[in-house]
Amino acid sequence: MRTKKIIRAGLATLGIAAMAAMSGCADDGGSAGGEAAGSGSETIAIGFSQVGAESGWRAANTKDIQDTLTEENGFKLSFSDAQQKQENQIQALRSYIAQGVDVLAFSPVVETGWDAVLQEAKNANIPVILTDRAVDTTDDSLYVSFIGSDFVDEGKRAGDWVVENLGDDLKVVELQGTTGSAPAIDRKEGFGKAIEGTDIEIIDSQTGDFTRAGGKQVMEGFLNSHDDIDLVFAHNDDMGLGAIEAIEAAGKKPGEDIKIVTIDAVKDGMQALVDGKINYIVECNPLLGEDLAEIAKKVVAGESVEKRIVVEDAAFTQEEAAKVLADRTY
Ligand code: GZL
Ligand code: ZN
Repeated sequence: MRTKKIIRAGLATLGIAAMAAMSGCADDGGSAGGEAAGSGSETIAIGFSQVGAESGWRAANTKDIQDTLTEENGFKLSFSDAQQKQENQIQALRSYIAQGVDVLAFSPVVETGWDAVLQEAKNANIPVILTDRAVDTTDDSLYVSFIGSDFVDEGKRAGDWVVENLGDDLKVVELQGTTGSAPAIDRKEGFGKAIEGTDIEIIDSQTGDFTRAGGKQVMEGFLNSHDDIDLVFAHNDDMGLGAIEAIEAAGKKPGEDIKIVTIDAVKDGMQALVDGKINYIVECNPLLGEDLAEIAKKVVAGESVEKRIVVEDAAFTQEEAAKVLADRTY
């Protein structure tokens, strides 16, 4: 936490110095509006390609990045929303390369298909920082750092809680995240590890693409095909919230007749947990802006950076959620 505090003070100091330099330049009749001595060269032009706006998690992640990579913190942020389409992300990254930004950052919607555009960034000497989701690339020199949670661990923690609290002989339906995305692949893997050796069986599994509407639609299908569902494992809160709508429409009680475990711990999910409609949530911390700012400044300053920064995640039962809900910032 200390480093975060120092970084925050550092950024604020830089911001104040930049403002002083700017006002100094205007006061002494210097070229008002021209290159303010010093601070202009310290502004880091960063191009950020965001996955989309598919979930509460994504909204919180976007807000944190935009609130952190500000002018007063020394950044000129170019930000784009790819509506969950890889081709839109690649197009955005290419346009930032053409603009000659100092740093590129993005959350890759899926793991594969990035080598070409990452090579173009490398050829243009523009460092790339991954946030949130990982890429599966043949050459990991194509990015300087990956900041994000350990999704396998998130899935395993969800599964461990199920085994410990709901028993080891259950029929589970799984609402998967976006097909081919690191969180969907890894959360599935982690949950599968946790239930190994038990009689917990995943009787159906389908992607709801991390959206509430997707979760509802897939859950309606599951309810039509199965009358023995004990548990829903949803890869994010939003699909879990969609499942709640489908379960209630079918005249069953979510959290009681059919248990629900999800990942993210955004406000709406935590509220449903407090309301007893979800049984357990593993957090996926969306506040990656501060780490991204720190890594970007180090990279531009030519300092070495950690290749992998694992973001810490909490986890909540219904009782624990009731204690913290009022203070949560996302
Ligand atoms: C996880 C992130 C996932 C969230 C979903 O870091 O990539 O994407 O779990 C979001 O809510 O849509
Ligand atoms: Zn992978």
